[in-house]
Amino acid sequence: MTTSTERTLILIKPDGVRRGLVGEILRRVEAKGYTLTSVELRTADDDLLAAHYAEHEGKPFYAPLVEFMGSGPVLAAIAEGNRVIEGFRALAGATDPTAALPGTVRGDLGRDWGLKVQQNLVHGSDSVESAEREIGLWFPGR
Ligand code: RTP
Ligand code: MG
Repeated sequence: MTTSTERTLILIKPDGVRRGLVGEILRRVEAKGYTLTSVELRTADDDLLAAHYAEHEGKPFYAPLVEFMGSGPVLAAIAEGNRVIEGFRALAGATDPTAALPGTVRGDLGRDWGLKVQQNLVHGSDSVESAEREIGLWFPGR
C-alpha cells in the first residue's frame, strides 16, 4: 500500500447532469473521504473531447462517445486522497452499468438505455499519468 497523496479527474457525464445526479455522486466521493479541490460545470467542445479520448480514436464507439460527451454540460472535478484513482474507479463500478455491481455509482444509478454508446454517468482517470494529463486538459495550470 502506498501513502502518497494522489489526484484524479472525475467527470459526471451529460447523462448524470441531465438526470440530476450531481449531488448524489459528489456525496459518495466526499462520504468515502476524498477531498474535492476543483469543481466546474461546462459543456466540452470537440477539441477537448478528442484530446481527452485520444486513446479510443478509431474504435467503433469513439464518434458516438464524443457526440454524447458534448451533448450537454459535464461536471469536471479534481479529487485528492491516498489511492484516489483506484478508489474512485471502485466507487464508479464496471464500465457496463448493467454489469456494474450494486453499491457502485454505475450499478446503483445506471442501466442500458439501448443507445449507441454506454451512458455510464461518470469518468475517472485510470493511472497517475492519465490523471495528470487529463487534469491538464480540463483544468489548465492546476
Ligand atoms: P471512463 O474512461 O469513462 O472512466 O470509463 P472506463 O475507463 O470504464 O471505460 P473506457 O474503456 O475508458 O471507455 C471510455 C468510455 O467509452 C464508452 N464506451 N462505450 N462498447 C461500448 O459501447 C463502449 N465502450 C466504451 C463508455 O462511456 C466508457 O466509459
Ligand atoms: Mg477510461
